[in-house]
Amino acid sequence: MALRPPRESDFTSHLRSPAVAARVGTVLGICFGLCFLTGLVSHWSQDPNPWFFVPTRPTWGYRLTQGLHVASGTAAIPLLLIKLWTVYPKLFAETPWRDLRRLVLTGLERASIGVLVAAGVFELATGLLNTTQWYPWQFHFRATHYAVGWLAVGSLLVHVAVKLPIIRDAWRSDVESTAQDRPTTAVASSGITRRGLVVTAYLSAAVAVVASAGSTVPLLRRVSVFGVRSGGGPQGVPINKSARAARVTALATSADYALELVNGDRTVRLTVAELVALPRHTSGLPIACVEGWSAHGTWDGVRMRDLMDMVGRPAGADVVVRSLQPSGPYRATLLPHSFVEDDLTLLATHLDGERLSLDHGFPCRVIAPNRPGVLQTKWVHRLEVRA
Ligand SMILES: Nc1nc2c(c(=O)[nH]1)N[C@H]1C(S)=C(S)[C@@H](COP(=O)(O)O)O[C@H]1N2
Ligand SMILES: [Mo]
Repeated sequence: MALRPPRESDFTSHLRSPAVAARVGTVLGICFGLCFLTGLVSHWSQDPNPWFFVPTRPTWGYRLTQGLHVASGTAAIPLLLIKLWTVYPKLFAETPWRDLRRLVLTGLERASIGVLVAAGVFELATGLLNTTQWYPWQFHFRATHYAVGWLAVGSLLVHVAVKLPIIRDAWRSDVESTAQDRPTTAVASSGITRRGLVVTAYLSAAVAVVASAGSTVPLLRRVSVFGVRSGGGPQGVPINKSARAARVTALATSADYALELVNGDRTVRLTVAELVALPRHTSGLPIACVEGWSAHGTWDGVRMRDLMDMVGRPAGADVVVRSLQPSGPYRATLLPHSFVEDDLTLLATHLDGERLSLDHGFPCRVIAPNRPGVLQTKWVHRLEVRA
């Protein structure tokens, strides 16, 4: 037999039908939509901008939205694989070279699907690697994941619009109905039914979520074999970056350490002993990492507002938080005034009644409600009122 590229008609499985593609695709589309919206929340929470106001309540808001972001992305992985398998023969459909109008339309449709598949695979792959904290690439993860997210959602909208009649018909008829099948699709002979495949797709999505969501849902910890961070770590809260990795051990334990509070040319310096002698308050707040894990902690420390009052911070002024960390993107963060002024926002010195461990940010760290974990700066050494 001569070797030739496959043709659409070579694929005869009764499972590769619009009836399956539409059912798996609808849930996949919902996952993509949810993932996109929660991704926007995460992106905009990290880069404050004038038209996206980040509230300080509910305290668990970011924990919920980022948990949903990672869960919907995880669910999308098996759904996308099964969806691609069911529509794969279309890749080999004949090109209507002789009919210009159809040629243009087919070309546009294929181009939009090409963008959708490439962007979707890129988003799920980079997102998945991100949850394992593995960044095997040179580009800036967040900026790229954000930009490609728009591509994915834009091409998804085009795809849904083009396929709407087929999707509607598929949902209106029985999943085993052959009315929409390609002419060469065989009638079911043996093996799994279409209903069986659709149910398997939904179940695999659910299993993928349950197997990983333990990093953020304590009840699932025991069954979450892929939960990357599951409640371990000193003081019951996982560690994202250790003091050693951040190269702050010597600086954070040095006898010369002092916390600097700065407002213009006014500076107050506090030794560790002076800091822990200040009136202390308790906040029960989660750390919710963008990488998908989250954990609740009971934090004690000095209210950010009280500290900044010591240098006369005017109402409405934001605060720049600087870490001892010599390099890295999270050594300085901006704390918007609504967070500075919130009763729950602390410069924490204690976690669960014990002095903060070195890895959790000793001698002191920021903990504020409804903020991405990356902005909960550890090993703080300077708080500046932003002019
Ligand atoms: N200075 C500094 N603070 C930091 C980080 C960092 O790399 N450097 N990582 C942040 C991230 S990504 C998270 S999720 C939280 C985790 O806090 P934990 O390690 O105490 O759980 O700390 C944040 N604070
Ligand atoms: Mo994080």
